[in-house]
Amino acid sequence: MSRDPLKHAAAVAAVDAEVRPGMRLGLGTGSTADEVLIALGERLADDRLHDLVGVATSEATAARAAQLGIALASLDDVHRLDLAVDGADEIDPELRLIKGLGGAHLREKVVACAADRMVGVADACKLVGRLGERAPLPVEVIAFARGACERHLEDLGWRPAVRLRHDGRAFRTDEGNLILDCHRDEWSDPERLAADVGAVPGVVAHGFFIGIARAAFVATPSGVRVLEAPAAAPSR
Ligand code: A5P
Repeated sequence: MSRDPLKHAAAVAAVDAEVRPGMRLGLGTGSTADEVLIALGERLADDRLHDLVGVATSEATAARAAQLGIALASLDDVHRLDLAVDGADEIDPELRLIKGLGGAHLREKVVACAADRMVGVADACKLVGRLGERAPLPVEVIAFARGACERHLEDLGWRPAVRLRHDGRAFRTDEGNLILDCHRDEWSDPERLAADVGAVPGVVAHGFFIGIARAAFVATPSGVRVLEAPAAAPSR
């Protein structure tokens, strides 16, 4: 992955503000989360941090963390995490997120919800006035239910498209499922949209992260802004 100075800045700011020695950490997936892994690895190497244990949100992140000297555990071993740090595809003014363009949002949501605190890291291009401005909603479905999920989502006003790999074959998540990237014209009331999509039989996880992120470290060319979430009940 190529290095991006804004993603690097957001990651460093989040790690330095949020991570303390001995923490149990949820490790996100994607290019910005990769900058978090690099920052953690650097601080472990020079003893600014120690005794960290990470739970990875993807096989790619697990491999990368191992490469960078970050100790790993599973959620079977570590029941609660102190902190999860992860990227996002969209962040709205209430710190509602869309995640999953990297295809890892199922494990990311499990890990984020196992953490006492979840913070996002992003560059400013991820900020949107309303969700759906620049990203589709990734919806992970079991392969058996693909057709049924497509029809059900269409009835809810979505336009689902099976995510494909570069070779034209269907993308499979780490759990072996398919992803439907879903567009729609009208995105008001994300809580209701999330509840409706989450209730479709065969849907394993959607990319709405609502009431989960408590803060976001957003890098702009003039510095890193820390956005705080309003107090709200989670809607997963
Ligand atoms: C992975 O499934 C996603 O939720 C990522 O967190 C998201 O796509 C952000 O990735 P980048 O940091 O690479 O933009």
